[in-house]
Amino acid sequence: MLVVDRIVLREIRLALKEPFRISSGVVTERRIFLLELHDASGATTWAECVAGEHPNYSAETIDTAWDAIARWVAPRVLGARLDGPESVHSLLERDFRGHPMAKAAVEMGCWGLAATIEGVPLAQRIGGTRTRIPTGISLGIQKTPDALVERARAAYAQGYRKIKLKIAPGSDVAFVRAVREALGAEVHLMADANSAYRLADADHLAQLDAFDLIMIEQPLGQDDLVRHAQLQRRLRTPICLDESITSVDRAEDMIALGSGKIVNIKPGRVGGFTVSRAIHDLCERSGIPVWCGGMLESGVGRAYNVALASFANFKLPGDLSPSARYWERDVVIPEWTMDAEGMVTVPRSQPGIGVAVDVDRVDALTVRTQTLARTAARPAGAAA
Ligand code: OSB
Ligand code: MG
Repeated sequence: MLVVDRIVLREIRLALKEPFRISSGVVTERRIFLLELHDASGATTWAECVAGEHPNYSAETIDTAWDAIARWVAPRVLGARLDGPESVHSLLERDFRGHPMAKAAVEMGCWGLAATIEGVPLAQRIGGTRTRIPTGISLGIQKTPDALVERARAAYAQGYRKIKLKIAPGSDVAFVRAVREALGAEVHLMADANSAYRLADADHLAQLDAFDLIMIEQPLGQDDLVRHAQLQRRLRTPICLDESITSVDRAEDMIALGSGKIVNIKPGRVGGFTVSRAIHDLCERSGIPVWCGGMLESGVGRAYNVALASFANFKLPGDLSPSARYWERDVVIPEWTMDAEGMVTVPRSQPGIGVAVDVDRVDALTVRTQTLARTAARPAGAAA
């Protein structure tokens, strides 16, 4: 049985080494939302809510997620006598729409806490089997093709197994062409549009077919599976969906409609590990490869992504770059690294999430904190 006694919310700020620009906005300093979960015996674990500062990727933001966790998510979980982390997802879905990133932070934290209490590594606790995961890098939109080529060359030299280029109208065909010409035919390249195009851009996007991209991620609207299906019929390049896949049902719809051929799974976007696993399993049965996306997490969120990516159908390299790609210094010990073959190692030698949080550093970086504690004992699943 699992009983969460207390959840401490914290916001820290971490400056990115370099601004990260996508079609819908730019991040210079990441507002990072960390949670520390405690059970009654004194066991603790850390988790991360991946919502951004602005609602440009999805509707949630760090501020809406904070409020949702404090008002609705935590009160349902705190003090509940849970069979295990497996039951958290349904507890959080009943008569509670939306807020997947808020729910995911607590749901995944419960998996981390269970792994800690049971003395097993997180990847093992969720059922992941792989020990090393190929890593990709996501390169933000640059001012010129030359600037992008320079970053792509450096990434290739470091060993990354997949290079993702953020694109937007005006920063697309010429940029992708320049990178393909500079790096050659062998490099695994892809593009991510973050919903910057419309179906009327189909002929324009079809120019990308010339560059043998392994996929184009989320070209059209976040809730638009129908037009993605129409676009896919006009592109040779496989479409991968990110923003559109918010549930198992949406993944089923994608497959039924032919809206895409690959899924980027981000556990925060789908409400946590239980749904991530279900989408992974559905895709595996349907012959759809998946890979693990990133949200510029700190090393805490990255621990959960790496554990998730240890499932077998994560066939393509994940956006699981090492800490040093983002930050001068991460908040975890050890920092996340990538070997010369472009692989990240799944922690398997210690209980829990596999990295320790540098608490003194987190304390020093904290700009906001709130402690949520159980109020009184109540039966499992009782309404908050
Ligand atoms: O679309 O995958 C995306 C970062 C923020 C918001 C959306 C996306 C991204 C990334 C970053 O691509 C991937 C990473 O964490 O390295
Ligand atoms: Mg994306």
